[in-house]
Amino acid sequence: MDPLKELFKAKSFPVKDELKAVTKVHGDIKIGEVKVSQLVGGMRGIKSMLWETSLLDAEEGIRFRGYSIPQLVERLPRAEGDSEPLPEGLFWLMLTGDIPSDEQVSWLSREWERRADVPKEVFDVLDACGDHVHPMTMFSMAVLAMQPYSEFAKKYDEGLNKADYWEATYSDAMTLIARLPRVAAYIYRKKFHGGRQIAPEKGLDWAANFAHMLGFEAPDFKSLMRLYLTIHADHEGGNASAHATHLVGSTLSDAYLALSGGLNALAGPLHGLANQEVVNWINEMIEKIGSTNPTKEQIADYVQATLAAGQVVPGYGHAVLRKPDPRFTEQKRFAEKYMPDDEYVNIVWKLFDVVPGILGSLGKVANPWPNVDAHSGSILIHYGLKESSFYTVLFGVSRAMGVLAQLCWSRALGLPIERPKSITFDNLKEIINNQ
Ligand code: CMX
Repeated sequence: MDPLKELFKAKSFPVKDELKAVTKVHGDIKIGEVKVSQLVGGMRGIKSMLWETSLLDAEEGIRFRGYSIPQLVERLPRAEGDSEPLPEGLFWLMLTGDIPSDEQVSWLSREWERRADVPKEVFDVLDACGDHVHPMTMFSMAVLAMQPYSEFAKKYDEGLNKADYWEATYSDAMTLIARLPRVAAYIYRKKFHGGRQIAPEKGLDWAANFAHMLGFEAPDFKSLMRLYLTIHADHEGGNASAHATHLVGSTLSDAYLALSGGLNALAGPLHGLANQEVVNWINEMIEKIGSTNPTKEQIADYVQATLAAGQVVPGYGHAVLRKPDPRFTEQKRFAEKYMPDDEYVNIVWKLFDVVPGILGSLGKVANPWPNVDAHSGSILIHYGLKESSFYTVLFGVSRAMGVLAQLCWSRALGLPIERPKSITFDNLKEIINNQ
């Protein structure tokens, strides 16, 4: 058994027993009550699922297994000469709860490299897509095209014992994560570089190899990819991509079907697609104002015009957070170090000065602060990755690590099929009238 699988087994098996015992004894304890506003309003804030890999606090932001993002940057293993964390380390942490050693992380880099070969028909599916197909649609299709290789689906078909679900899921998760950079880079090079593909390079870490296959060799860009793929990986279980993956997976759909479901949720403009929307919206502003150095007054007018047109300001607001997103702050730190004078990045910083005041003054926006998507595109543009329709694919490569680590946990804990209760509006009115 490989070292990560062995550790995961050692960590998760006792939790399964404990969870069973706790549920048996305390099954009737109430966690909260559901208000009419929550039932109608997208189940906001209802505690209703287990999610082991991370936990989000409204004020403080995300913690992965108890570690904040600055703590992860400090403590996770790094590539030689780099100051950003290796995403492999975060995956190890999410799966086991332990910060890995340098040796463990380098084993994981090599293991993902070993599993990274993508079946040819996946590229055939991508090649069949016309220019009009969005990269996120292609990405989700490619994940589905790999599904026939699911070890879980094959073994289930042969008669898999419940107690062994976790093992086949672990294998699928590892293979899928290993292959995603190759698939994503293929989409990027096909759509934006005339199909001139770049072969993977042996011996690189997961993020550096991804940067290489995309066609970006600058060491700073490799650092950026390591940071980017680390901070986008997980945001507890209730966000749409995580919850969709969890919901689909709860039916015993395999990791491929489940992740594709999650990616489809990520592709919505209120969720992951916001990173594309931010850049398109800023580009439109630059065009309208006719300057890459707009004044704060010009920016404020543009924001007001967006709101007056009944549109959201992309990259701002959050369903849970009530402070600037630490993932925004972390990217700002990176940009301050590597590109403090970049004009585009400076627009993002000016927006940070202007937008919260305007959104706050509306009186209805629960969180006027920037989220992760407000900053990411501007840094990519600095390095020449300007094709905004690709940005959510980058997010998806990272998000796969969190949701698939959790899928392993869900299988190990034997979590059941999801089936909350819905009611009709008439039922709702009846309940209200009977109060
Ligand atoms: N611009 C304009 N209006 C906004 C807004 C924004 N950035 N954020 C919230 N609002 C509005 C909502 O549309 C809603 O208006 P109505 O009552 O007229 O329908 C009102 O403020 C209350 O919404 P909320 O409780 O503050 O926010 P929600 O929890 O409903 O939604 C989110 C959260 C992220 C969808 C929302 O803030 C938004 O649309 N932001 C812009 C899109 C975006 O950046 N999404 C990315 C989020 C991070 C990620 O998942 O990647």
